[in-house]
Amino acid sequence: SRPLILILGDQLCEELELLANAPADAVVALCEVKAEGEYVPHHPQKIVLILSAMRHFADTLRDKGYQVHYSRLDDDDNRQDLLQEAERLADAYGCDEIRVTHPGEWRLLERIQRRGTRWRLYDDTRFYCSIAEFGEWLEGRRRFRMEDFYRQMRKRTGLLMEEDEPAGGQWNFDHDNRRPVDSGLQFPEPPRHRRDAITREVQALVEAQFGDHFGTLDGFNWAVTRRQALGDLRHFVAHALPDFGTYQDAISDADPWLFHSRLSASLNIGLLSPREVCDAAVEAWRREEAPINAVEGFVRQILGWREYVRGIYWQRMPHYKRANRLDARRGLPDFYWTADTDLRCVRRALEMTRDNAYAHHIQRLMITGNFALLCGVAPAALCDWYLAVYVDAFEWVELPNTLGMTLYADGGYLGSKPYCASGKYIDRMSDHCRQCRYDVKQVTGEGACPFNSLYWHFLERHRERLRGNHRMKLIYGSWGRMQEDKRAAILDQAERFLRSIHFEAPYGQGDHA
Ligand code: FAD
Ligand code: DLZ
Repeated sequence: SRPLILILGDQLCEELELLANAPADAVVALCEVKAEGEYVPHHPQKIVLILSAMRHFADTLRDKGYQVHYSRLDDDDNRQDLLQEAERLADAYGCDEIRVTHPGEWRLLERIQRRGTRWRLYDDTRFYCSIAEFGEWLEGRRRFRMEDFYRQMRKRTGLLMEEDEPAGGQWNFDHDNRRPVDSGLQFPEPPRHRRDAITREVQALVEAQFGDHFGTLDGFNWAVTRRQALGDLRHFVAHALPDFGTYQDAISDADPWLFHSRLSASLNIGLLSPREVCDAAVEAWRREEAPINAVEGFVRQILGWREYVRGIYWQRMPHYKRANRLDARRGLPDFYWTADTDLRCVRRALEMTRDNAYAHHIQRLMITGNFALLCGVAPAALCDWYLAVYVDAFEWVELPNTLGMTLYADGGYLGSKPYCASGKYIDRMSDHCRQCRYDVKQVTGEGACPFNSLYWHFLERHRERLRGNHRMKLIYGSWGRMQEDKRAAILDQAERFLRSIHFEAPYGQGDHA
């Protein structure tokens, strides 16, 4: 009999294998369900994006001649759970088989696999590297680093390659990419997308159903159609890509976007393919409209990091999620849900998150992430938060970045050392500190920047585990040479600060994987 083809909210791509090979009588189903909006309290902008993009995509498929069933969140007979709703529809349409593309989160994959033979999984063909190919690459390797994977992917795809050599004569231009924001630097304005009737209707629905979730809707400006996403891509290539590399690590107190692409959500939900995005950047370099350090830096994020973290996620789940190598047990600082803190850098990152469902990579890694690492926030608490608050968050990409890269909870599987940093780093890369009530130059005493004492407190807490890491030797050397009473004062300063913060209920220990 004819199959039911279930398209998930982050699979809005006509090139999916199961759509391209769909029999003429197939029923294509898209289902809005309450359960997907609530398994973590997603930012309202993320829910509006997904539901509006799903509705637009359903219209596109109908225009192309597919028979589409669309379950709306407020339909009376909606089962409000993806698998149950798909099975209800399959029964209603007389479909024996339900086809679905491999989901992006383990919790759904596991449930689908337990459902039995009625369900058939298809590979997600949107990536450069399949899960199986990544497994082959990993097999038998004692040492594996993103850099090795990335170089192999460059060779395999021919992206930024000239014969067998990397374009521009180097694989990596990171040393050119460390400029902080300079005063007077102008950032491009993101294109504005008109909110059409579909988006406005979804917005009202989300306000009614998920109005208590953290985050505002006023600034919603995400692409909900492929056409809008292509507009964002063109705008990025023309206006931001040339400076993307140089200011990749910079943080601005005023501007949330700097020269970042803002394309992660479009990529992750299927409106853009990684291939067309990388090709557009490489073309700009060929036309001499963007320098090699920018284009290589950008391609590295997508062909390298994005593919690499996905590979790691599917190789290491499900136990990856329980890893807690640093035995961090605190709950989330409660101000992560309010932005009510006088640490200027943290407050600005949280405010931007609240207002845009977005913070750029360095804010996620070195501000909110670093702060949670230094405080000892449990991976499960922080991962749930990142999964909820960012418009681009799906577990295959969120978890390795948070648990692995940011919290070092996998003990160095993803990154070779913790990305812990004191206020000095934040002062070097941003213009926050001069507007902060704390003094970044002070480590102890009233008004000293809390990042400074927390940094040493973190190092001291994990001395046994980390001092053998050759990339940490220098810093442990400095700590060891400090006067005993100075060390004690720093640790005391950090303890007092930690006591002043309200952390949510503590989390369990995890597996120490
Ligand atoms: P740009 O800076 O313009 O980068 C271009 C593209 O490269 C991005 O769109 C993205 O597709 C890709 N990319 C860049 N860095 C990474 C990375 N480390 N891993 C994977 N892809 C990358 N990215 C997500 O897409 N979803 C997440 O849930 C997510 N969670 C994160 C959590 C933490 C703690 C950290 C440190 C990073 C996380 N990232 C996540 C990676 C990165 O921060 C975002 O991809 C990026 O900020 C998105 O903004 P942009 O599109 O403007 O990116
Ligand atoms: C994130 C999300 C939300 C909020 N709502 C839906 C939905 O109603 N229907 C749907 O198909 N998908 C939704 N999604 C995306 C899913 O959570 C996502 O497909 C899985 O997490 C797998 O990556």
